Amino acid sequence: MQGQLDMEGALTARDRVGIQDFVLLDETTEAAFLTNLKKRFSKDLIYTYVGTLIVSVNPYKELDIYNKKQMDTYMGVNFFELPPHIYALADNAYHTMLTEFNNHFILISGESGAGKTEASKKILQYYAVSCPSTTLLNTVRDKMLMSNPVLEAFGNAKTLKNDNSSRFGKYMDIQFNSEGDAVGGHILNYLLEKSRVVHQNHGERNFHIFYQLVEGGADDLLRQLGLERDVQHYNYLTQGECAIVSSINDRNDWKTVKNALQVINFDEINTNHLFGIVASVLHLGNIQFDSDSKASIYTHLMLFSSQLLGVDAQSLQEGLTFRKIEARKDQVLTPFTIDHAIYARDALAKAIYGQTFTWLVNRINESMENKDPSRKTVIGLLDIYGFEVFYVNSFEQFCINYCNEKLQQLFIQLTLKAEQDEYEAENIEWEPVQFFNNKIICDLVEEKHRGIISILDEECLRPGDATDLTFLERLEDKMGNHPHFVTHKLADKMTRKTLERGDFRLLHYAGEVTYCVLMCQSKNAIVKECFSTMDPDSRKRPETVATHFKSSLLKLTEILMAKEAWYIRCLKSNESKQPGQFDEALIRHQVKYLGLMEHLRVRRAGFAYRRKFDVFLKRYKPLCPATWPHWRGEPADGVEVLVQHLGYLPHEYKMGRTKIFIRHPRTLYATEDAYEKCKHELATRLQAKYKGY
Ligand code: AD9
Ligand code: MG
Repeated sequence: MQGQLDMEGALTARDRVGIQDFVLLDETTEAAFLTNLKKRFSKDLIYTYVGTLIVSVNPYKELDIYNKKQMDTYMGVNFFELPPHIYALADNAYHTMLTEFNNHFILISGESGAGKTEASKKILQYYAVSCPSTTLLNTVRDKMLMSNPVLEAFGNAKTLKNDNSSRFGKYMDIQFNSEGDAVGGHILNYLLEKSRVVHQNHGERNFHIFYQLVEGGADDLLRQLGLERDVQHYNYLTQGECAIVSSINDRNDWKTVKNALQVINFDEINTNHLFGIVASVLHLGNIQFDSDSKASIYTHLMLFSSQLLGVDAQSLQEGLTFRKIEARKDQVLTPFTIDHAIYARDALAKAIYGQTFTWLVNRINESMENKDPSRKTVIGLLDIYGFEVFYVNSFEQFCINYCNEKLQQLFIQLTLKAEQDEYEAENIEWEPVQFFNNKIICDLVEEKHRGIISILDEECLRPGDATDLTFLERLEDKMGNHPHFVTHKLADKMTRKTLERGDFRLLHYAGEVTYCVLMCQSKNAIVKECFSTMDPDSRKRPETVATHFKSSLLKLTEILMAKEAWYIRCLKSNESKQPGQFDEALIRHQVKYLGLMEHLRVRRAGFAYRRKFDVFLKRYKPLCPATWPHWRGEPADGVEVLVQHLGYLPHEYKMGRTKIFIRHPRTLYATEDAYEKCKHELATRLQAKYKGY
C-alpha cells in the first residue's frame, strides 16, 4: 500500500513538473524530449539534466532562483539531490577540482540570444559569493565580477537577435588556491566585431558604451570631450535607426560602468583617456569630406579627434585625405577620392576601437592577477558569440559561425566520440550511436591549402587583380562539389533558393547561411585591415585576420582539451524575446543540431562515472576489510572484491581493461557517503586512542 502511494506520488510529480534528468525518460524520442522540456518550461523550470550536462531554456523573464539562499542550498550537495540548476554544476566542478586537484572548464553554448552570457555571469557570481573569503580575496572577486559590466559595455551591442549580444568571444579562467579560495582571474578575448563601430544594420546599435556616454556622462565631461547630449547627432550611432531602445537603460548602465571601472583600478587619468578615445571615434564618424575629398568642412571635429587621440591635427587630416607614397627620399602625397577618404576614416575608427578593447582586457587582467604564488587550479568559463544568421551575412558572421562550428566539434570529440572510443578501448560491450560529425564543415573552412580561409588568404595576398569574383571562382574550383558548400551556380538545383552572383552558402551544423562574398565586404580591407597583425619588421608572410582567428581558436581548443569539461547547452525559447513562449519548432531545431538526442542516447546506454582501478581502490579501500589497509594483488581484483562487498549489483557497473565503469551517479554517491562516514569514524577512533596517552 505504502509502495503504491509512493509510486502514485512520484507519478503525479512527474506529470506535474516533468522529469529532471532526461536519462530517466521512458523513451528517448524527440517528441518525449520536447514534451518534457515544455512541461518544465511552463512551470518556470528552465534547467533539465542529461546526466551531468545541463539543458537551459531562456525564460526571458527574471526568475527568483539566483539568490543567496539558493546558492547556499546548492553548496556541497550531490548533483542529483536537488532540482537541476547551474549552481549544482558549478558546485560539482568546484568540488571535483578540489578533491582531484585538476583543471576544469564549463562550455556554454547555444545560438545568439539563448542565454550563454547570463549563465556565465551567474556561475561567476556563484563562485564569488560561495567560496571561502577574506577581505583581500573579496577585492579580487569584486574585480572579477566588475570586469563583466565593463567588457559588456565595450563588447556587447543590440542586434536583431539579442538586445545584449556579445560581439566578442570570451574565455575566463577563475583561479583557485588549494584551499578553494578564488584568488585571481584571467581573460582571453577573441575577435571583436569591429565593423559595428562604423556600420550597423537596420534595427541594430553600435556598442553600448557610446550611448551610455552620450546619455549618462556628466555635463562637464561631455563639454570636455566636445560631445552633444544627443545620440541622434552622431553618424556612427544612428545607422540602425534604433539608438534608443526600451529594454536598455543607458543612463543607469553608465553609472554601473563608471563604478565598475573604479573597482578594477582605473584611475582618473586612465578613465579620461578611455572616454577620450570613445568620444574621438564619435567625432571621426561625423567628419565629412567635400567633393575634393578634403576634410575641410568640420575642421573642429578633426581638432577634437586629434586632441583626444593625442596626435597632430594636420597629420590626421593628411592621413585621412591623402595617400602617402615614399619614393626614394621624397614623399608624394596623392589626394584620396571621397570613397577612399571615408574608407580611411572608418578604418581608423575601427582600429582605434579595436586596440582600445584589447588594452581594456589587458588592464582588467592586470587588476585580477593572482598574487598568491601557491599551487593553483582553474575553472574556465567559455562564453562566445552564438551562431547567427542575418539577412546579410559578412566576414564577421563567417568567423562567428566558424567559431561555433569548432566548439560543436570539441563537444563531439569530448562527448560522443571520446565516449564511444573509450568503450571500445576498454572492451565494454556497446551499441554504437550514430551522430552527425561536423568535422567535415570545420575542414571545409580551415583545412590547410584547401579550406576557405586558405583560399581567402591566397587571394588577399595575391598581387594585382584579386577581386571578389576571382575569390568566388577559386572557391568554386576548389570546393564546388563539397556537400556543405553551395555556389550561386548550384543553388537553384540544390536548395531552390537563389543566390546572388557574389554570394556563397555554407550548410552549417546549425543551419544554412548565405555569405555575401567576404572580400567585397572588407573592400580595401583586404590589403590594409586583413593584415592588422602584420609586423612591419617581419619578412614573413603577413597573417590575415581570418588566419589569426583560426590559430587562436586552435590554441583555445588545446587549452580546453587539457581540462575536464562540463556543459551547459542553452536553447532560445522564441524569436520575439517573449516570456513564457515555447516555440516548439525553433526548440526542436536546436535540440537537433546541438546533438542532444545523440548525447542522451550515449548517456543512457553508457556509464556516468569511470575511474582507473588503482585510483578507485586507493580511495575506497577502507570500506572493505579485505582491501584495508593493503591489497596485495592486482588492482582490478581488489576493485572487484571491494564492490562485491559494497553490494554493487551486476547491472550497476562493468569492469573495463583499466577502469571500473559505474552506470548511475547515485551508486558512486552512496559509496562516497560511506567513505565520508568511514573517514569520520576512523578519525574519531584515532582521537580516542591518543587521548588515552
Ligand atoms: V549572444 O550569442 O551573446 O548574442 P547569449 O549570450 O546566448 O547571446 P544572453 O545571455 O545575452 O544570450 O541572453 C539574452 C537575453 O535573454 C538576456 O539579456 C536576458 O534578457 C534573457 N535571459 C537569458 N538567460 C536568462 C535567465 N536565466 N533568466 C532570465 C534570461 N532571463
Ligand atoms: Mg552573449
